[in-house]
Amino acid sequence: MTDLILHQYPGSPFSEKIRNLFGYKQQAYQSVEIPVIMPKPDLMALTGGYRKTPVLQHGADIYCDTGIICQLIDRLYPQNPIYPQDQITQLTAAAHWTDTFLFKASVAVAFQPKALEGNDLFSDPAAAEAFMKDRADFSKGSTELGMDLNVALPHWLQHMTRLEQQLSLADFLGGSSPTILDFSTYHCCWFVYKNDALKGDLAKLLALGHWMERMAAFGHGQPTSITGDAAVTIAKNSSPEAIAANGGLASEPFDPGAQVEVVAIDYGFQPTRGELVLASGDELVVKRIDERAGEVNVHFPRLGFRVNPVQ
Ligand SMILES: N[C@@H](CCC(=O)N[C@@H](CS)C(=O)NCC(=O)O)C(=O)O
Repeated sequence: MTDLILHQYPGSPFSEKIRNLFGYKQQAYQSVEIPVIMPKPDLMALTGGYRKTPVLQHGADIYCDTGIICQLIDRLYPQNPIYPQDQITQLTAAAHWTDTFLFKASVAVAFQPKALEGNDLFSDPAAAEAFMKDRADFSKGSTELGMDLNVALPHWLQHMTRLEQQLSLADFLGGSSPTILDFSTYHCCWFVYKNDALKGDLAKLLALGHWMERMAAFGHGQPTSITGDAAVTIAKNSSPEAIAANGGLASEPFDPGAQVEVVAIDYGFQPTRGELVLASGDELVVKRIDERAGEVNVHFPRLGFRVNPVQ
């Protein structure tokens, strides 16, 4: 199957999580390089508001957040599963902590002054200013993304030391093969250590370094580039897949067909509005009609999102 489309950009750590998972699963996919900052008109035609990176498209089904994207990829390509059921509780809880708290610490460590000196983005003052303004808009109303370096660094180092201890005993964090926790941890480490000015900080952590080499060796699968406009046309020419009949709206005070907005609970509060067609224990799905993309179903994981009524 090569009809999955990953909307991503090269420097994005959460995109690296998915590229690396495609590599582990040895799969082909299509790839759209989206802008690093707004506006992102083709992505907006698909998601209707959600602007985080990455997004995975399957025809007219649009998957937001790597929590649900990883589950979808694992379901579509079940060989080498990354959610072993006998460890599912601790792995998904630890992966969530890693994708939120550790990611926040990683951003602060990766953007420390000594790292920014060699960063192309920050060597052009106009580009740097546009980036900072965009990210200020992106995280408006949230305290969940910013962390002072003097808070982030000791937390980061503590976790790197624990990883070093564990990875000197086993090849991967769940044992002999990678699980979701390896992919969540890898993209945070990648974001810091891809930076030349910080690479040397890893030198003493040999087991961690070898694990990063093992993860990097999975590669990125086989991406084929397409344009954002072509991806929107693919959505337009497709129909959303049938919603699983075991869905239901049990825990929501909404009737099927209610107009709602789905919003992240941590940062990036740009909502997606539409008709709520599924609110299961794991997933929220909103149907929307877009003038360019036609009818699309936008999928979110339950973890990390809320549903609000829309008048
Ligand atoms: N919980 C989200 C986090 C995604 C996220 O924070 N992505 C960053 C880039 S790695 C982002 O959206 N930055 C702003 C942007 O790309 O516009 C996920 O797992 O996908």
